[in-house]
Amino acid sequence: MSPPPRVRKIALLGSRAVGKSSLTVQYVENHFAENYYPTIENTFTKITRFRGADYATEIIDTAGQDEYSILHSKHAIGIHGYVLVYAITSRASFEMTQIIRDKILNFTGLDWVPVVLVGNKSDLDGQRQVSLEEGQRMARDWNAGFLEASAKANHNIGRIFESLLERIEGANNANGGHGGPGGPGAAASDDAAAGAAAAPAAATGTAANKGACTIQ
Ligand SMILES: Nc1nc2c(ncn2[C@@H]2O[C@H](COP(=O)(O)OP(=O)(O)OP(=O)(O)O)[C@@H](O)[C@H]2O)c(=O)[nH]1
Ligand SMILES: [Mg+2]
Repeated sequence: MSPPPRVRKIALLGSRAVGKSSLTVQYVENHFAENYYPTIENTFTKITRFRGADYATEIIDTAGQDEYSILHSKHAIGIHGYVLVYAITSRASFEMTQIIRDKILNFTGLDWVPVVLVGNKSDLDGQRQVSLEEGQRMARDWNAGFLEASAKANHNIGRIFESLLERIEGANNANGGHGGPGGPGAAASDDAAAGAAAAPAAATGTAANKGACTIQ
């Protein structure tokens, strides 16, 4: 009998209307909608086969953030990895990803978390405000993965999630399954329950100390 799939919790964060829901729906349900319906919050699950193992990826599609948004504790605690999304047509959304990453690190007290930075709407190259190189450079600074993608053109969608799983598993393996390079709890272990438990210990302690974020 094959082992049960390993649960990996992933959150998509970024400004409004950058395409977080469109990327998620394209990945999970293989379609694209032109209409824009702002998200409150949705969770999707998809079994992803990666390097010979099945992963139950639980994908949290969040409401768009702005600089005043407070990072919700459920988007920092028990999350194994993040997709930070901007639109290549919006410099403000690119800058927002830096703010969000800082909030995640502040909240968790970690200095590294598994992240894939995604420049969505690559089909709108004529309206580009953020160059490919800028995206690559920021991801390099963060030691994160990077992809330009298009939910509309179904370009690079699977690779976003594979690349994040790779980073999550890399962090696990580098630490014998007990956390990522950023320290204990940076990424959860193979055991989903242990993973979910490891992160809160790191997160709640430091958030309280630093007062960096309000826990909702
Ligand atoms: N051209 C183009 N349009 C896109 C792409 N992805 C999303 N859109 C459009 O951009 C708009 C916003 O997409 P959403 O997926 O709803 O954006 P979101 O980030 O989930 O927005 P919030 O839920 O408000 O945070 C919609 O009209 C989509 O059709 C893309 O890759 N290319
Ligand atoms: Mg949405």
